Amino acid sequence: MKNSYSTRELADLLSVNESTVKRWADSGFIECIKTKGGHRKFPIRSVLKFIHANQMNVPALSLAEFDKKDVQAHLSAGFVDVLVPALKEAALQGDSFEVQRLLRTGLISQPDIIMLYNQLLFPALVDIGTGWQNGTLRVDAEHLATQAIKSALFRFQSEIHLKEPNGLSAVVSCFEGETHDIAITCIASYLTSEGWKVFHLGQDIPTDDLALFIRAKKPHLVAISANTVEDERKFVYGINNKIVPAAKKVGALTIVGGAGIPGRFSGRLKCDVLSENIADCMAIHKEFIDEQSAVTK
Ligand code: B12
Repeated sequence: MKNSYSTRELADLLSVNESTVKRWADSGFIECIKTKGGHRKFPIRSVLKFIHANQMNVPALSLAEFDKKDVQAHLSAGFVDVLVPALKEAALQGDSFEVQRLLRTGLISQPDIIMLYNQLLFPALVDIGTGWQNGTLRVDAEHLATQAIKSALFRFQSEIHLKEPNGLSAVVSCFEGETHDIAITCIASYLTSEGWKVFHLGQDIPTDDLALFIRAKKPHLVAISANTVEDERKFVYGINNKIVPAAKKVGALTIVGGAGIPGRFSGRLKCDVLSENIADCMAIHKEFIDEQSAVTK
């Protein structure tokens, strides 16, 4: 994948005339930079945002990366899981730019951000965790991979098309003591791309501080991640007596997610939704948008 395209190259890639590309650039539909000689240059970041915003299918962009026919066939059918081994390898090498490039390649075949993370990023992380659990990977290797993924995710966000602000806001956070924050980073990435204002608090937020933050920001949604709940009593107390009341006070919906959370805590937590898949945030987003359009009708 090239780092930037000329007007001619972009026109070929998107199967349109050069004049169409120039018109898009001049009317601001696609960002470009002008070279010293006055020529338009389209950085890959702008090209991706444009493709993503317009839900275009441009198989040539991702397929050119792979010689193998079976990989090409999978990608053009939208199955990004074929990239999992390469992403895992890049992460284990600490090569965050390669991780980012693979996410970018995946995005072209799978423009749905949540599906992209669920099908490409998470399986690689689960494999890495299994390696650590069965002793084939040491902690240093796991940490290097995690850092590479987090840096790649951070930069990748600038390549995702962001919809116009929709007036909704969310607080996303890990529960006290929780350090696994990649799931909420992905939720934040998705909601931001859908036009939400997101307050991403990250790892290990003291429950009292989180409750105060919710009261101060008055979000529409509170999304909390809890993967490794050791002290169940403290967790249930914190959610039921601090987080949910704070969210209710400001009219926010609360979703608590994490591996095994619904099975383990069903009937014991007073939050609105228990989940073990970030895809549930898509359904919640759609409900909010439907509600908004019902009110404006
Ligand atoms: C990277 C990693 C770490 C990194 C985390 C860095 C970071 N910034 O995130 C570090 C090294 C810090 C770490 C620490 C530990 N880890 Co760790 N870690 C992992 C690893 C390899 C990947 C985690 C990850 O990001 N997975 C991908 C994400 C997306 O998966 P996920 O968080 O589970 O999210 C899915 C669902 O749970 C759900 N979800 C999660 N949160 C939310 C929130 C909402 C709102 C919703 C809707 C959904 C949702 O959606 C996702 C799927 O769509 C996993 C392996 C694995 N199987 O995941 C182990 C793993 C999670 N870790 C594990 C353990 C045991 C630990 C430690 C206790 C190790 C130790 N002895 O110190 C500590 C825990 C410290 C703590 N209290 O938090 C175990 C957990 C077992 C368990 N459930 O009890 C795992 C499964 C490894 C294993 N196979 O044993 N870890």
